[in-house]
Amino acid sequence: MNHPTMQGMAPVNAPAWVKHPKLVAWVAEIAALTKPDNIYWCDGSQEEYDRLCEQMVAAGTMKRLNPAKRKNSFLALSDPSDVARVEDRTFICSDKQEDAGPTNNWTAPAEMRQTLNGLFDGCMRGRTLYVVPFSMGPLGSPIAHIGVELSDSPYVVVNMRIMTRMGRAVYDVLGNDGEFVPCVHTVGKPLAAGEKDVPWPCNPTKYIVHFPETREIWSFGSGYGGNALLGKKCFALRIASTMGRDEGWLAEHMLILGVTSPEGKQYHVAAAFPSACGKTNFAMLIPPKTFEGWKVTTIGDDIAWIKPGKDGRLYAINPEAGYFGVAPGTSEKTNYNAMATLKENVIFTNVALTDDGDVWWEGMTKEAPAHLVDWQGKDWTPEIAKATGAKAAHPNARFTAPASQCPSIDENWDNPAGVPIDAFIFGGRRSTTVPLVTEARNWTEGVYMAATMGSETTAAAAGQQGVVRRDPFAMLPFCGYNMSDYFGHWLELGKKLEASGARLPKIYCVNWFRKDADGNFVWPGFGENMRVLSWMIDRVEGKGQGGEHVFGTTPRYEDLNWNGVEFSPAQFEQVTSIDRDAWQAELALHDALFTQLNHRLPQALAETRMALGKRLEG
Ligand code: SAT
Ligand code: MN
Repeated sequence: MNHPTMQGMAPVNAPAWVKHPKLVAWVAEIAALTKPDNIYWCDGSQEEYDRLCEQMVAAGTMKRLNPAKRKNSFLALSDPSDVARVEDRTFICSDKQEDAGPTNNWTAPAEMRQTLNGLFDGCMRGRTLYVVPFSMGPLGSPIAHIGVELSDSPYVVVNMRIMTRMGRAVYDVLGNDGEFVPCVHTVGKPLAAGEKDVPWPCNPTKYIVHFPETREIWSFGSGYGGNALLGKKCFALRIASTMGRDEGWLAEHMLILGVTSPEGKQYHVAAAFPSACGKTNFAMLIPPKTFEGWKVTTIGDDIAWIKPGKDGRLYAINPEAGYFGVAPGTSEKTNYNAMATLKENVIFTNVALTDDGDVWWEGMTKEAPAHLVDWQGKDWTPEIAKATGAKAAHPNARFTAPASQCPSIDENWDNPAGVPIDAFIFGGRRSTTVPLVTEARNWTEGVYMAATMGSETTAAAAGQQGVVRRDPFAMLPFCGYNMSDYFGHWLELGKKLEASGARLPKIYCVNWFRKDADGNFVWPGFGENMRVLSWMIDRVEGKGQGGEHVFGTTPRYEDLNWNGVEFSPAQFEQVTSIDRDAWQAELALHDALFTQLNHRLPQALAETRMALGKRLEG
């Protein structure tokens, strides 16, 4: 289907398999604005992926790794200024400011559109506009939704092919008038005639913009991660959370895992942690040897879309098809399954290159190689690192790998019906104050715990690291609407499910990150988290024992299985103790959050706060 072209404009040339006139007209409209030299319709084939990778190798954007070490895998090094999500440049442009709420940046839609029109005018000159059709969730699943990203970055195209179900089959689901979320992305670096491109084009000016009412995404100036792979945080969390609010479901920053007990019964848990707090590790956990017969399987490592089923239970799918995981700290020891997933067909970004053409990052092996090329393309040796503090890999370096390659993948990870959720876990990164694990007494107190969660910031977002900030539901940077309304939505859903006679999932608050006086983590974490997980499963079964503290139920030392690990009651006390003064200070921070969210804050949460305050005093 050919679209009439204006003079000097790249022909739209939609292939015959695109049968959606509105989509073709939109591509023509965006092309008229952005003025690319060419328009390319992605079919999602292996041949296309290989060709684009080759093209990027020739352009210097990617290096092919040694195939004897890592088959069909590549390393991309970004511009040093473009290494993480930019939260201060992320906007929710709802019609009304109060619908974006106080935790989101907001600009009036008309004003933002004017800004974007200026920025996007001619922004793809000298480049190709790629049309990237993708499904978030199994193709055709009733829980899935479709998006189309127009991007001038081939790096985005190949990453989207791993991270989503991308390609021609999406057009079959779309038909001639199916709904899709339009996503426009540019690196924001047009090329003049004859100008040589740089390996990682980007622009110091960045805008990551969402229009929730019209369900549109516009991203300018970055080629990295969630800024550019628009199916991920922009669509699957920010836009999808507003869809969920309107349609009665949940889009959450959660991993999904399956736990099978020795009796062969399977449970499913969805767990929310902020970026770079170990979601991928938890999702791929291998139980300690002494947990014979227990098995953990992976459904998703970052995002869950959760809809109520006819039976009153909540069913979750992983809308993604790949892992965009943090590389540093990942090793055979900390995450064996991730390392096995990374054997082939992987795109690494901002890790270091070894002399034999493989990759390395801090924490991959105990001993660092004697020489590397670091993520900025410079020579790196352990001596240089010691002297200058230079990191071989950027702390937010990532791998992009197909989910299907994960040895612990759950047989239902791709099931269009999803998996039923038995428990929710919320966890932050806290060196102090928050105990190892607490079970909420009821749904409302669970929502309160999740809403008031705090976490120390990480390298996943640009800005200061290691400072505690409130990160409600680990959704602070990802909720596409007013956070108070989002809390209300959770409370409402709980009420609705309860009224239908369903048993609600239990809600837990965890903290793997308490430190001792010397700054060392006390809890061993990783596979040992199984000790906490199996206690939760016992609780779901009505078997697990525990004691009460002010915030809920917690295991006593004797309630956890310690077989195969040295962990003393004194250490247990270090990770579970409740310091009243610290908690008074913590509650003051809850108050500060609630003051910020005062407008439309559900009354039930304010009441819960009062009740907890009384318990703490009493
Ligand atoms: O860059 S991403 O937003 O995709 C990763 C993350 O912050 O979780
Ligand atoms: Mn994430």
